[in-house]
Amino acid sequence: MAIIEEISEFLQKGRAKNVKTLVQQALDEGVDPKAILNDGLLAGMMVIGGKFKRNEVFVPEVLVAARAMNAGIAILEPKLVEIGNKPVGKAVIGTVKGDLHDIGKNLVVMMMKGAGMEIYDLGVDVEPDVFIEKAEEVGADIIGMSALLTTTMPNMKTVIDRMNEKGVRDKYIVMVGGAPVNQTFADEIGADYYTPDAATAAEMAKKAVLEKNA
Ligand code: B1M
Repeated sequence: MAIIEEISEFLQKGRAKNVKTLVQQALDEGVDPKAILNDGLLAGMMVIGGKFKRNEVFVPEVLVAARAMNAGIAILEPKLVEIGNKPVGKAVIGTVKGDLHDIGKNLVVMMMKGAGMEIYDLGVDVEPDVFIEKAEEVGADIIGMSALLTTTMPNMKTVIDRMNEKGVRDKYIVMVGGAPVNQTFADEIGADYYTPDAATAAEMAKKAVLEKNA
C-alpha cells in the first residue's frame, strides 16, 4: 500500500502514533507535503465524516480520528508554512452566549479543519460582539454558531442583528447548527446556512467559501 493510503487508513483507525511516524517518513522520502495533507490526512478525515453522517461510526471514533489528524498536521505544519500552503478559508466558531455545550461544536471544528479550513474556536458562552470582533480581526469568511438550548437559540439572532447594526452582515457567511436548530429557524433569523451535522457543516463551509471567492 502506498504510504499516503497508509496514512489515511491509520487516521481512520485513530492511530495517532502511526500517523505521526508515517507523515515523518513520507516527508523524509520526499513526498509532496500537500499530497500528504490532501490525499492522506484530509481524505481520511472525510471518510470518517461520511461514516459519522451515516451512523456507521460515532463520536468517540471521530474524536480519535481527529486526534490522529492533529498529530499528523503538527508534523506537516512547518513544511506547509514553508511552501505557503493556503487554507480553503477561515471560520470563527463558537457556542452562543449562555450555552456551555461544546461536544457538537468541537466536532464541527474538527471536521472543518479536516476540510482544510483555518478555524478560530471561540469556545462556549460567547458574547455576540466577540464573534464579530474576532471575524474582523482575522478576516474570516464564516461565522459559525452552535446552540443546544432552546433558551440560547435566540442569541444567534442577536449576533446577526449586531452584524447588521455594524454594517458587516454581508461580509460573512453565517452558519448555524445544534440539536434544537432547524432550517425554518435559520431562515427566520437570516442565517445563510443550517446544517444538521458536523460532516455536512464542513462540506457546506468549503463549498460556500469557494463560491464566495469565485
Ligand atoms: Co445539556 N441539555 N444541559 N448538558 N445536554 C441537552 C441539550 C438537553 C436536550 C437534555 C434534555 O433535557 N433532554 C437539554 C436542552 C433542552 C432544551 O433546551 N430544549 C439540556 C439542558 C436542559 C441542560 C441544562 C440546562 C441542565 C441543567 O443544568 N438543568 C444545562 C445547561 C448548561 C448551559 O449550557 N448553560 C446542561 C448542561 C449539560 C452538561 C454540562 C452536563 C453537558 C454538556 C457537556 C459539554 O458539552 N461539554 C450536557 C449534555 C452532554 C447534554 C446532552 C445529553 C448531549 C449533548 C451532546 O453533546 N450531544 C443533551 C441531550 C441530547 O442531545 N441528547 C443535553 C452530542 C453532540 C455530538 O451532538 O451537540 O447536537 P450536538 O451536535 C451535533 C449537531 O447538532 C451538529 O453537529 C454535531 C455533530 O454532528 N451541530 C452543528 C452542532 N453545532 C453545530 C454548528 C453548525 C453545524 C452543525 O454550524 C456552525
